[in-house]
Amino acid sequence: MKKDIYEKIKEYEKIIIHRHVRPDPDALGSQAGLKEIIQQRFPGKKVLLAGEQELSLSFLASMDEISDEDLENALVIVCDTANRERIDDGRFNDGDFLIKIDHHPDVDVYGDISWVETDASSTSEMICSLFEEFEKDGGSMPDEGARLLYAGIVGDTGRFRFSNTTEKTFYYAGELIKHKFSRTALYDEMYETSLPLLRLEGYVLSNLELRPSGAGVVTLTMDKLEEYGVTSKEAAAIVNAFSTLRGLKAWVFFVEESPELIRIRLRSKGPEIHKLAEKYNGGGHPMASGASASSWEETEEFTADLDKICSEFPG
Ligand SMILES: [Mn+2]
Repeated sequence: MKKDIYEKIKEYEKIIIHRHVRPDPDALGSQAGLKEIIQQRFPGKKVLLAGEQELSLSFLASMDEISDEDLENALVIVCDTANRERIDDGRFNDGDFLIKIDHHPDVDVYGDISWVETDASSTSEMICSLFEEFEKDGGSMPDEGARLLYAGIVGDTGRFRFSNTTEKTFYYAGELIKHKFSRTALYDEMYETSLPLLRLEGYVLSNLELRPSGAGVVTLTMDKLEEYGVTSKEAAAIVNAFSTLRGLKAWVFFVEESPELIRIRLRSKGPEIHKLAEKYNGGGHPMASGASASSWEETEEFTADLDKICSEFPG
């Protein structure tokens, strides 16, 4: 599979790399890291990054302007995106050949080649593994590529704490840190927090509901976000704020984005929650998923479903 992907990269002169909407460090790290690797080995190829610029992560990478013409006869690679609806820039289908590279459960099979490894910690880790094909053919890892892929791995493993962290993860991370980039600067950029966000975290810790089932529930209304001066997207950074709480099995953040849209961020320390997310227009990993609801009544149903899953889980 990796060999086939490498051959396709070799074959095409234009390569457009996509990733999911509302990107996280792994989406951007795998997307831009792959670009760095390709450009190092094939400087003559045109490689472009598709999707909207994510300002909070602009220290990682800048997106490119892509014309419809750019997509003609292009190879399109989509990183870190389980389902087609979540691909940033809907023109992913307008190229000549489509490749999916992802580590989420394969809920939506797409692409002329689909490479999915659900036991990889991150798509960035998969790109490290793909890089071995480049290396065999005379490629080398650029420092900037190493920084980006390292950011992706760190992001998706919660700094190597989550259970998706394997021996392979440490191996590739070990290879990446041989390169010249500042890990300290990268951590500062990734984890630095603002005073409004810190205050909101205080609110969340004070108001979180721990239910008898072991389910944790946090509700953030638009009014509350406005009061603290934090956007819904920024609030995503504190979703793990109380993950160490004793007795907690899984937890949910209901974040009101508009009167019709309540974003659901779901995390777990044991029970698998991705099927529940799928039931509510979402999806993701067994231990970290996202979904949405259109009313507070629907969030109550969601909480009841989460209670059931937690109650049935031992411990
Ligand atoms: Mn990922």
